[in-house]
Amino acid sequence: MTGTRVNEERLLSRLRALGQVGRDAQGRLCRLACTDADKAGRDQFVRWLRDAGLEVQVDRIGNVFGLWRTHESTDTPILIGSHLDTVINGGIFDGSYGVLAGLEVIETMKAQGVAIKHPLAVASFTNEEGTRYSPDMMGSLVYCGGLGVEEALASTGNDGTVLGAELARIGYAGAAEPGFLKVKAYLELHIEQGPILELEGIPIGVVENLQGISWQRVIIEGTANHAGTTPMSMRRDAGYAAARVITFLHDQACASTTATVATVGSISFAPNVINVIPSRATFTVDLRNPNERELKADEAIFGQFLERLAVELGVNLSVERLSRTEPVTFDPRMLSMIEEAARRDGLATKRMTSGAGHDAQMIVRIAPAAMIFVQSTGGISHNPREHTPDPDLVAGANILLQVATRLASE
Ligand code: HGY
Ligand code: MN
Ligand code: MN
Repeated sequence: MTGTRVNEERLLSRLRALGQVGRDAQGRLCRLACTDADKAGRDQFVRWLRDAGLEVQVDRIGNVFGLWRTHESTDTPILIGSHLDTVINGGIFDGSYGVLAGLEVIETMKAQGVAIKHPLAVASFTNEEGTRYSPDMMGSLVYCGGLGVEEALASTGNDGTVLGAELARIGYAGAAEPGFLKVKAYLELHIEQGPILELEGIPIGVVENLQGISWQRVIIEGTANHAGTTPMSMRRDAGYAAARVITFLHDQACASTTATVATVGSISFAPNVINVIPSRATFTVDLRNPNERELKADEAIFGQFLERLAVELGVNLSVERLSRTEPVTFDPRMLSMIEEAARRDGLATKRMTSGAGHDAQMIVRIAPAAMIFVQSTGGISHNPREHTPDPDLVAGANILLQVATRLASE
């Protein structure tokens, strides 16, 4: 290994410390967007930014930036980012690793007095997970101009709150206009959240593309009736209809010859009691495919199935679009830089597609972007068992340091 290295003790201790911030009464990590738990994580990040002597900026959708400028760095900044919000009962690395590694890289470069032509910034984007407010990757979507900031601030959460009011309540309704920082390039370091790198024994993933994501909410209206007296032939059972949809989606994805994946992750029945046939079923559908034409076909097949099912079961069905992102490809030149940096560190790499959504898929709309993955133990993520070995966490941060240094100095 050659050249400057990150301060691994500082990076690892911050990851562990931040991993304890925003836990609920059961000890689950729940930094849902714009909650007090999210605020606590944000506040800790801002304290570390200020301790590092960086300029702190917050934009109107609550994206937080730490900037390092020098007298010589008059060119457009290099941005390193990810997110600090988590899912319910999430892991300590998803998002936080990329944000803290970005801060670590800038702090290291600043301490070493690296001569930079481009300022460096680290960003934590608001509501990447989309667990409370849709769409996901919201802060970076607003940042790249894909969603109006007023529309985003008016978003109503699945708990009935309004995002803009919550953002103001936690003190992160910033003044900067989203997109205020025109960037030369964007880098994101993230855990793979899947099994491939570990199974193949490869430490570094070079993410060349990211799949399309389709989020919908389905509401099925049936008729509440007595569970004991209503003949099976006379039921309008919203619960059964939902089960048919879930089974269809799973079987369709398993039978598909494409890379389609389908998930129903959230469901609720009304009135949700043991002896009443459900009058309503409300659930979410997450469809993904790296090929836009195939994803569109998946959505069309799903829509036709819903229409047939409504007639067959005599239920009413409505579908709400929650978010839709097309597949993206990342910058070839930056991908080669990542591979060269890994080679210099004697690390094997693998080109891969990201199954998960990331802020990079938004920022790539306004600047060349690339992602670096490190292994997820057992491929587990969105789960408190999420884990990446320390040497991999440090190796990924050192690759990020090398590529950021090269981009900021050229
Ligand atoms: O859903 C995703 O892929 C990301 O974790 N928001
Ligand atoms: Mn993430
Ligand atoms: Mn996530």
